[in-house]
Amino acid sequence: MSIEELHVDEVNEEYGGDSIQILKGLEAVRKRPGMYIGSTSLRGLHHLVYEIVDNSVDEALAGTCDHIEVTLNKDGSVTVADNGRGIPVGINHQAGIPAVEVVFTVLHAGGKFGGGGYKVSGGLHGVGASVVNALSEWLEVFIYHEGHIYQQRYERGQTMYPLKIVGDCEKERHGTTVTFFPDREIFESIEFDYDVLKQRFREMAFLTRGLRITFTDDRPETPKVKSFHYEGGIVEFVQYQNRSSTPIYDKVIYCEGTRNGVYVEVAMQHNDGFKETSYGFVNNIVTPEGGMHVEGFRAAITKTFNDYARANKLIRDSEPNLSGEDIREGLTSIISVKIEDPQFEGQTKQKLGNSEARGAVNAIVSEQLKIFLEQNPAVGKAVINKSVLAQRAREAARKAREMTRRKTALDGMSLPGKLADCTDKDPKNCEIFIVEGDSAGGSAKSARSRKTQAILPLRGKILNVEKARLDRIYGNAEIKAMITAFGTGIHEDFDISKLRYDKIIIMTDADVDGAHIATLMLTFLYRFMPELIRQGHVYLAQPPLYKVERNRKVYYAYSDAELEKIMQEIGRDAQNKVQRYKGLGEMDASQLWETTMDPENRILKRVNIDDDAASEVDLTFTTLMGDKVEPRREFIEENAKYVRNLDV
Ligand code: TSJ
Repeated sequence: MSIEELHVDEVNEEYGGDSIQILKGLEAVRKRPGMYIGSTSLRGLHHLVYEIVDNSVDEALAGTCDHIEVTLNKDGSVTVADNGRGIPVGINHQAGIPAVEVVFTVLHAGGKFGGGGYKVSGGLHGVGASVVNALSEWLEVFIYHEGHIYQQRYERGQTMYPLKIVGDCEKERHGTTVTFFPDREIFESIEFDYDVLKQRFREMAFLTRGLRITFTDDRPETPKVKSFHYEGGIVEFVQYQNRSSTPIYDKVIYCEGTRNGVYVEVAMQHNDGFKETSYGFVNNIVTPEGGMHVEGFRAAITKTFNDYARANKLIRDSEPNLSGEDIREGLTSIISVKIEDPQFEGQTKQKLGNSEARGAVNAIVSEQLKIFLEQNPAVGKAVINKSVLAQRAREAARKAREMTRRKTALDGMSLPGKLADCTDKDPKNCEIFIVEGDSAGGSAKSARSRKTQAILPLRGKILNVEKARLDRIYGNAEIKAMITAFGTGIHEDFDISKLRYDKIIIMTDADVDGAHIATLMLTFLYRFMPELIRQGHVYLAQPPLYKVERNRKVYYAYSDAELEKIMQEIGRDAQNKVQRYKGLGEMDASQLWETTMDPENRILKRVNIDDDAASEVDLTFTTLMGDKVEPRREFIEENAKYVRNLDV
């Protein structure tokens, strides 16, 4: 493409060859950076990097670049280098300056170049390289083109010198390298978060099949390097999402095509779990609120799987259709569309509004999934079998829920048999100990203060609600006991005013098993009655780890550090008999009271949910309760302080 073909008219309005106009444009960016990059927080800072990298990804989408290198430099600057064609260096006749200079100094010029193909820019991104330039203390660009190396430098958006040739390179070499230093006058902090950027680069690499993104952190003593390159594109993305689950068939279903100007790519695979994991992307930007592309996808799979089931007599004529929810149980999918003029809607402008995307995804997925199922009947059968089970479970769960609802409404409350309730009827004074194991439950029952302390012993490990269907959960005796004892009901029936105890105290052994049981309990509470945690009613009891006796005096230590302190105070000699508590059961009733239950002496830890990080909490529980052992172990070890003194 020649410079003349660039769409300079749009540029011209603001530029007009007048450098004063340029400065005005970039000054506007510096005055209101939030308008262009969302915010000046860490998020806005990261935006700068994405903005530049997006330009290289566009080059990759054009098929003229297959490697992008991003480096966080020691001095705080960032370098993005690609092996594309190089930003054009020829003079833009209307502007009277090289095209590259237009890119960096004229507002909104970036997205207009190239023509044809889809730009990843759109939505919140796509403000252009000039915005990054305006918000950088300095920015330098090197272009490798036809045997020459071109360079230009800008400071806070202002051109320092005309584009110049600074050296020669091999004729075959081509590409663009940009280094910028974010403006400390603009950003709250200019410290990039390697892990956040890394996640995004991995995602970009998945979404752009064949592209390699190498990400280096040169800031620390030992540099970190990560390289992302997926020949399988979003098929590998789905496999990655399913890495800690068990797929119910080997292949990843893949559909691709273009309809009405919308390029559609979909990959999906079911695992044996119950949750749906679905990510929609428009021009490589994630759409957490979904939109037309996701709607089209859902409509297509619901209809196609039902048609398949009927055609192959996998469901009876007399039976109802499988619902979309049934079919999506355990489904992991990526729905990626590329569209010329994306319209983002919704509260946070993260929902695709273009209705042509719905039709395009629907048509392409319907057509190709049908063919896939005909060629892979085992996959069709596996999905329908799973969906039928999901349908039955949903029906059973509905009935079970209605039962519990009716029961609490009609019977008043029939409290569980194992509950040793307290006598005080004012919930504000009352607390309930959920105790692991019948024997510890027995000690707790004789130790408690009968007036205000209730004891509910639970047998063994409670059900992992992350890994069970609703009907099983509602049928589980320990869970039913907790629900009735608390009195609040669950989910949409939840009513905090019915809470029968001010404190719900989880009391487990201070070892790995105890920590696991506590986590299972918290998972249940978090998924079924999160308000209890949110409003601060949930606590973890802290039994001691050691008992030290000396001269008929008894000391308890709740950590190794505390033990050390006690030993130093009383002197370390043979007369001290140190006892290591392995479980609650090793304490007699009076010890249990004194160390763990007596409101005057005990230590309780209140459990919090940080609402800002709700999705993190969500992920934590999924990781923790998922199939993989290693992440769980890591979590428990990291949170040892929270569950205190683990016996790992
Ligand atoms: F955004 C940016 F300017 F900062 C930037 C652009 C930063 C980086 C690291 C790379 C790029 C970039 C731009 N890489 N590749 C390109 N390609 C073009 O600008 C280009 C080159 C040739 C042609 C042509 O039609 O001949 C068209 C385009 C858009």
